[in-house]
This record gives sequence, C-alpha cells and structure tokens, in this order.
Amino acid sequence: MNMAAPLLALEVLPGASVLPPALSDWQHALGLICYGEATADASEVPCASVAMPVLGGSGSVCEIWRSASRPTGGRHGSLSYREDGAMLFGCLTCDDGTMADSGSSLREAAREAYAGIFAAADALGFPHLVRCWNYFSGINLEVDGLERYRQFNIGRQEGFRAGGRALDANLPAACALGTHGGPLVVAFLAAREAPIQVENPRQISAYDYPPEYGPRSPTFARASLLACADGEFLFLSGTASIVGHRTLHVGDAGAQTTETLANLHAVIAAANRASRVGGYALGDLALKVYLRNAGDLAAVRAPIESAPDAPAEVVFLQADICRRDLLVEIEATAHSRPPSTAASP
Ligand code: 3EB
Repeated sequence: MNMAAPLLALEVLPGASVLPPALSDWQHALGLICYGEATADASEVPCASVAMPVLGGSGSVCEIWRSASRPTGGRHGSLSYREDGAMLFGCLTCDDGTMADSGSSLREAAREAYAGIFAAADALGFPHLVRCWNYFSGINLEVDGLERYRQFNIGRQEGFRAGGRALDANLPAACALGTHGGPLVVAFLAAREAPIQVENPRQISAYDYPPEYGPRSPTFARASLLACADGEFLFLSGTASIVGHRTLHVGDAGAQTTETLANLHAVIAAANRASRVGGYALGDLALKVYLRNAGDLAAVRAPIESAPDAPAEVVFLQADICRRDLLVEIEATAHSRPPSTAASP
C-alpha cells in the first residue's frame, strides 16, 4: 500500500451491485454502506444496506470506509464490526415492526440499537462515537399520537442514557432519514480518542431544540472533527434549511438548498476555527444529498453546481426528511492533511 494512503478514507462507488476489480481486495475495508440496489459480496466486512433510491445516475452507490492497515472484526450482540486499532466501524439492523405497527416498537428498537452500540464501543475500546447514520421507514408517520421520528428520538436518548452518555456534550455527527420500507439500520464510526464537537452559529443546537419538535431532542452534533495520524476528518451532519430552530422556505426545494448551503458554509467556518489542521472548503467535501421528491432533482442540483466552490463528488438519494416541511438535507465528509504530509508522494 502506498505510504501516502490515508489512514481512513472514504470511497464512493457508483453502481456497485457487482464488485469492481479494485475492490475485490476487501482486506483494507472497515465497513460499507450500500444504497439502492448495491450489494457487496463481502461477508467479512460489515455492510449496512439501505433501501433508498439513487437519483440522477446509476441505480446504486456504495460508500466504503477504508483503512491503511488490515482491520479485523466480528460480531458483538446483533452488531457487526471491524476495527483497525484507531477506528471502529459497526452496523446493525433492528426490526422495528412494520410502518403500520406501533410507534413504541421503533422507540424500543432505537434504544436497543444505541444501548448495544455503546456496549460494543466500550467493550472494544472505542468509546467515542464520531459519526452515526440512522435509516428507518415511515419517518413522518404518526403512530400512537407521535411522529415516528420523534419516537426514534426518545429511544435514541434512552440508549445514550443506558450507555452512560451525556445528551448535550461529546455528541457524534449524525443523520436520520426515512426509507420507504425495511428495518431500522444504524451504522457508525467510533474512535479511541474523543472527536471535537462543532455546532452551527446560525442554528440552535439540535439537542437544545424547543419541545415543539418533540418531547425529546435529537442527540447529535452539527459536525465532528477527528484527528488521525495523517491529518484530520471532518464529518458534517445532515444539514437542512433550518435557521435558529425554524424551517425556512417551505415548499421551495431550490431555496431550501441555497439555505442549506449557507448552513454548510457556516459549519465549515466553525470547524475551521476549531480544527488544528483547518482549511476545509465546500469544494473539498464529498456530499450526499437527500431529496424528498425525485422531481426536485434539477431545482436542488442547480444551486449546488453553481456554487463558487462546487463540490466534485455529489450523490443524490431519495429519502424522507425528518420534518414534513423539509424537502432536502445534505451531509458531507472531508479529510484534511497538514501541508507537510500533503506534499509527500
Ligand atoms: C435538523 O437539523 C435536520 O436526528 O440524527 C439532521 C441531522 C437532522 C441529524 C438526527 C436530524 C438528525 O434537525 C434533521
């Protein structure tokens, strides 16, 4: 392996329903998140399969977290994991009943998922959650008098409490999106060392949202920064057209996208102030864009592609967003190296 290979790397492969030759070598893979029809033929690597259509290109996308070393893994309870000594990737699938089922089953599934994640993270020696991906069906459905996203937030908080974690500090970056079917899927990256939590000055921290958004607040940070031996990783949480705590531009997907980009710029600026490496720019990020309506693709794509620092790597997925009035949500990841190591071949 090349000496300059990053210690942790994100690779996004379109149309990975058949394994491309370059990837037949799974020995460096920490974990996979497959969207759409993508399936990975890699039983030894933890793989989260998300039933979510990929828009504007191939029917599937596989996100691969790679390590420079050779990770090893196994199972811990219902969770599959792999770790390379510095980072742990894990994922699990939790049957939460069907969409028509009671909301309490999703709440219980979320609690069990997070209690199990913290138990595994502690047992394996990677106690610090850095990034979480949450996917489940019927996110905006109201059951037992409460929207399923809000049921999820109650269960997630209970899981954090069960794991002895704070609800307003040391939080991971995260996203929570709705599929049109399938179980609760949670994937995560955790580390031996604590990441730096970053908030957005344009937004109230999600863990401080007022009760009108549900009885329990969402438990995530706007971004996290994780130092690694060859630089740093920036994880930007799912970001939407929210200023303060309110949704802006209801009904206008293009304007919501422009507002979301302003939020991303604000979080990136905050991350650059908090980072020891810094220098992050939107153009360096790998973006994942979730759209509620496939028909909004052109309206959402335009402001992203015409941004002065337009990102090169953008994947579009169709998903329900956690507030009914939100039409788009964008998440992003970047790796930054200090200038001295960036120059090495
Ligand atoms: C928001 O800012 C939009 O519940 O884990 C973004 C990222 C959102 C993560 C989560 C929710 C979550 O509130 C929604």
